[in-house]
Amino acid sequence: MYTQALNAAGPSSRQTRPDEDAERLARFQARIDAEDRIEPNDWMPEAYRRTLIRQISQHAHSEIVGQLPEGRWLTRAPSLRRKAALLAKVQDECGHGLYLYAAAETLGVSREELTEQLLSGRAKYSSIFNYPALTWADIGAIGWLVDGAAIMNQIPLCRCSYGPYARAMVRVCKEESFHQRQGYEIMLTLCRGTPEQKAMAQDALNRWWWPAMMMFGPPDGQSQHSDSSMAWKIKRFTNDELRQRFVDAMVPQAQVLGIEVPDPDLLWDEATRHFSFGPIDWEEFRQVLAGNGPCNRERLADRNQAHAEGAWVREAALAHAAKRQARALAA
Ligand code: BYC
Repeated sequence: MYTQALNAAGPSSRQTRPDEDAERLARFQARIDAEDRIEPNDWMPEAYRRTLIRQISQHAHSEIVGQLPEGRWLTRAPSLRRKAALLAKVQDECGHGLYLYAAAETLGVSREELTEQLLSGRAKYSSIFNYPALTWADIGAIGWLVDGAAIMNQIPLCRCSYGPYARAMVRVCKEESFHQRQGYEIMLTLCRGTPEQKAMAQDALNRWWWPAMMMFGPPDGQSQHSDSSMAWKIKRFTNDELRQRFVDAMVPQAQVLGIEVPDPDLLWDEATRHFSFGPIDWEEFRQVLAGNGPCNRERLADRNQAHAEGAWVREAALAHAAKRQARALAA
């Protein structure tokens, strides 16, 4: 088992390492600039390690909490085929969370510590999962828009400078692309169905569009981590650049569906060859991050309940591991 804890002694609250001198930092940056992959036992600045733990753990928490809005629809899926696809998708999200916790652990933080941060409400997870999935069309909109935004953000992360995160993203992105297709296909079926079904798809787009736009994070001018994360090649594009790519990809897809993006200012700009769009309600974003979104409390309560109900599984796994170890030692 490799871990950064092997060569990073001392308290995890430290901002710099004692051996961080200008020459070492310059050598590290040169490796990044040369597109070298940083691996768990390589030397790295403390701020790089902390940024990765922050982003990877928030990402892992998002995958875990992200199971909840769709999980609620597993028993209400309209057919066996829909149920099987949704079940597979929700299980994939759980798997993504587990790869990501494992990637974070290579940086010297424990899974228990990260889980505790989520359950206590101290950790962030994606704002999007604090909105409710009210109708079956929301399952289509989540797959189409939320997984669509996730792919837009995660494809560049496959080239992240930190090896374990980049490698986890390759598999995650393959699965996300199936998720997006299943969501779009639900939307297409509804939009080709009865007028009531099409109205339901339009209503889901109306409610999920702006929260999906917020998934990319605050505007570049207010993004506190973008500059350092871009210099370290953790992020390859800024929040606004990815948001623009998302709009440019999604608007034509909405046109195929025959439903309207709920933005009166949306306009194709021939000069920039991009869609321009209206203002985002950043106050709503701030409220969701502060714990005041429509479902923040419910999501945390559900995660805490699931964790408590799973205690016997963790105890059984530990007892089994201890028995195997004792048997191996006796042999
Ligand atoms: N929600 O300086 P910034 C999925 C925070 S799940 C909440 O721009 P950064 C799926 C940010 O953390 C995929 N918080 O930050 C699962 C920071 O706060 P702290 C989720 C947000 O890190 C199930 C502060 O605002 N994807 O696909 O440079 C079903 C300032 O922001 C959000 C990922 O996690 C937000 N939306 O850039 C379906 C991708 N945005 O930490 C689908 C990995 C910002 O200083 N993460 N904040 O307290 C990233 O790429 C980056 O972390 C972000 C933000 C682009 C999200």
